[in-house]
Amino acid sequence: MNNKHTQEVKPQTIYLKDYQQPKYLVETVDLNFILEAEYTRVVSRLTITHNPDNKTKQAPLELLGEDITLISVALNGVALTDNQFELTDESLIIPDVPQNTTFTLAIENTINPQANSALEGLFVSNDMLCTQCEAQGFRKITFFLDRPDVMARFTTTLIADKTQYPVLLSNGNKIAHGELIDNRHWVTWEDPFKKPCYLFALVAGQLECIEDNYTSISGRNITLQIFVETHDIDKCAHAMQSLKNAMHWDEQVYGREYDLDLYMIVAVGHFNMGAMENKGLNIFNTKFVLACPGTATDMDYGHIEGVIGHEYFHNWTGNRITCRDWFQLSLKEGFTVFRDQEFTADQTSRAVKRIDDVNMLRTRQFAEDAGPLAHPIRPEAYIEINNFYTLTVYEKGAEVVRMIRTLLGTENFHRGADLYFQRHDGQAVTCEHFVKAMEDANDKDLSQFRRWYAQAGTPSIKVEKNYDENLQALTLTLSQTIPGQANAAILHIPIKVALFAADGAMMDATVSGVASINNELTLELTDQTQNFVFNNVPSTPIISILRDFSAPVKLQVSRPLTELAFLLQYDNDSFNRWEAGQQLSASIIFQLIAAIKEDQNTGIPATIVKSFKSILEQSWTDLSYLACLLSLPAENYLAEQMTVVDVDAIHQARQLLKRTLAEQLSNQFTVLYQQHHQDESGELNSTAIGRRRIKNLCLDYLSQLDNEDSYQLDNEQFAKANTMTDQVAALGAIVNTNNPKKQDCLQQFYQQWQDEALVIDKWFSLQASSSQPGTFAVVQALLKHPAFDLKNPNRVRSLVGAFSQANALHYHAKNGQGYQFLADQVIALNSLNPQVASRMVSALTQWRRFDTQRQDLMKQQLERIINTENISKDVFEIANKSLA
Ligand code: B3K
Ligand code: ZN
Repeated sequence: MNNKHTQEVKPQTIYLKDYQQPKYLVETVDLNFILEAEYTRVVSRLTITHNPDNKTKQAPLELLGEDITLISVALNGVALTDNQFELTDESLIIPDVPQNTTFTLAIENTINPQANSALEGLFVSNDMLCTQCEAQGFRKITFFLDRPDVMARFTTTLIADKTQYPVLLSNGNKIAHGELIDNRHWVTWEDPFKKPCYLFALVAGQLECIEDNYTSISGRNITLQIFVETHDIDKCAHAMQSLKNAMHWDEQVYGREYDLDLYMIVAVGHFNMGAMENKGLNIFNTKFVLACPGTATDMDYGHIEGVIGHEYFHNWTGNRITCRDWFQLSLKEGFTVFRDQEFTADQTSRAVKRIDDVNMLRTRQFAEDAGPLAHPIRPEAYIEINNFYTLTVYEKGAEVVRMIRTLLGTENFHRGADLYFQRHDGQAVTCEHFVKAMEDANDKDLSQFRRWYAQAGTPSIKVEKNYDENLQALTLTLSQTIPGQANAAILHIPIKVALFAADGAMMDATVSGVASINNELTLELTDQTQNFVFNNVPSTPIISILRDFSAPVKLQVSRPLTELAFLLQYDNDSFNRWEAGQQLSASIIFQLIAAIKEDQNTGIPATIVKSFKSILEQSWTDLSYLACLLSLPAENYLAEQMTVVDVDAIHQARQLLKRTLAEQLSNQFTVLYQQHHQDESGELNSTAIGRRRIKNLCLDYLSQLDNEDSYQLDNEQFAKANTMTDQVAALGAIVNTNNPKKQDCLQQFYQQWQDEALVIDKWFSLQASSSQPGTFAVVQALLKHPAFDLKNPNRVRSLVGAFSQANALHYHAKNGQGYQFLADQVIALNSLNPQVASRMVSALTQWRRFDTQRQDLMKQQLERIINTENISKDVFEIANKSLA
């Protein structure tokens, strides 16, 4: 029986409103794999019952399956004949199954992991076999009720050659193993917890592991293992420590304990995303596991801890309690991102973590939310669910959970979380269940707040103030709108505010009905326009608003530079203090842009140099935070604020400001650089990390001088670097200037690190994101470099992704060559790996933001992509929606 799968596009849209309970439930799944790279045999034995909650009688049983070859199917032990089932491109349908009793189904099929370049289902990465099932990859392994509200108990037996695949892993506990003839062996794994099939995983390969253990809060001993390829075994210690930190944090902060006796992580070199939370057997992109000071930057270390935490936290928010359907994705992702953000904040610098997260949200999620692919955190329709693992679902989803915490207060929020865990453990639920638990535990009405789940777009809040000296009262008028969203809902928005007096002291102002905690008030904006009257305001106040970025909104507020400089000096909210500096720099950059467009010369206002100088002269304990304060807003953040994005002017103006600051403050930058560089020891504690961060920011400023002195500084740091943080910072500076040693350094770096894939990724992306002339030719040449591989997602992201998403200047070249390059890569990737291809299309979807010439060029490429033969659903959906 051959089951043919011609890959046709059937862009069928799936709607939330059409959700129906499953007609059948699977109680147990017994899987048996005979693993070979090119020909794997799968036997799946299922026990199935009719779902009593779904009233449809005599419904056919429809199991989903794609790209698999069916060998046989038997019901209650009796093989079905061809006319007793129907096979389509996407399913196996059995019209007649028992309705009133449990029955068994045994399915045998084969798959070809080696041919699976989409990296979804069972695939090969550097000779190891591994899986990725979320969202709908399990159906590429065997026919199944592949939907998250079907939760079953899995037992898995893996059979493979002992030499080629000495390590055989799956979810849960290893319950038996043995040897077979022909040098083969087998292992049986049993997962005692019911789970949806998207959490299934298996791994087979020549892997080494580091092992440790963790004693849980109730005294259970849990074995922790991290599996990697042999040559990476010396790079696992940080991941292991991160895992232990995460386990401890979840016990302390959420009262959540791990539930199995074994926790395994496997690092693979070919992976579509960051990592996957499969029950008891996380599979990770090597990028988020492997680290040693020589190969990983401080930022990599931070990301590893964050992602390890994220996947670990999913065990409760995702696995024990999962999603009813994929529209509810933010239930697990938004909440889990919020949890990992707080974990990182507790481990490192809370201020810096908030700044990093808001930066990402404002540059990338806001753009998504204002563009043709805008969707609510709980989308209502999709063609390809993999396209909805978005910044909106993840990052804005996390902001929505954060706002619930702000509205309830931390203690009450945790009461709500406890109720959620207690009520829904073992269930597949919806976002509504989460909000309801928060409400019920606190007797708080969140009905209006729920609209955040259904409303797309970034609210814009207009702020007007009116101070009455006689009444000693300030009236703050806040109005909300959502640009680009017709009939937008009026949202419930928490806005944290504090008032400052001219001497920098906080005012003890009050608003009737609003609690003040340390002189900070959380206003609840629930109308379109609302007045908040602050009493006890003895003088004209300076307002610090949206403290800690208390809601994912844009503020429309006019503030003179002096007020921004004041807040940069005095605000005691670390986020808003930084924000004032960003606004100050941004205002100046926009003035420069206006001048550039008018062909005028304009100087840099003294305010900013003075502010920077004063910051540089203060003494700081959190040096990473100091580095944030001294960083200019990113080009894509500035672009976000322009009606028609002018990449050249943004780059030119920002560079001009950066260079001016470097020139005028070169002494200060040099002193600070030397102070923190001289005894560089490569330590990994937060003080050492902060010192490197500020030092390398100084290096970045000084490199703007693009002169002999700066070359010498960069070259020396490059040559003597004892950490990847320092080496990459120096090489980045070298690549972005006219340093005469550029080619030598690049060559040397490549020679030094050619066996370290993750470092070579950095080598590609540094070159691809350079603002120097000639970068496009370099990128084209790199595409032909022997180390470039379109089948490796990390490599694709490091070259094609970096060029199209982190090099606006060259990617948006006026002649359209950047767009054509990107479309070429998307078309090539479309047939190899649709998920990665569709991610790459994103750099074309924002075409409406550019001038008409660029718009036309981008649209041409989108059309070209859409008209590609055998376009995947993934790419089609993104390209098509962005043109609509
Ligand atoms: N849940 C996975 C993402 C799966 C993406 C599928 N296209 C990783 C995470 O969010 O933790
Ligand atoms: Zn996640």
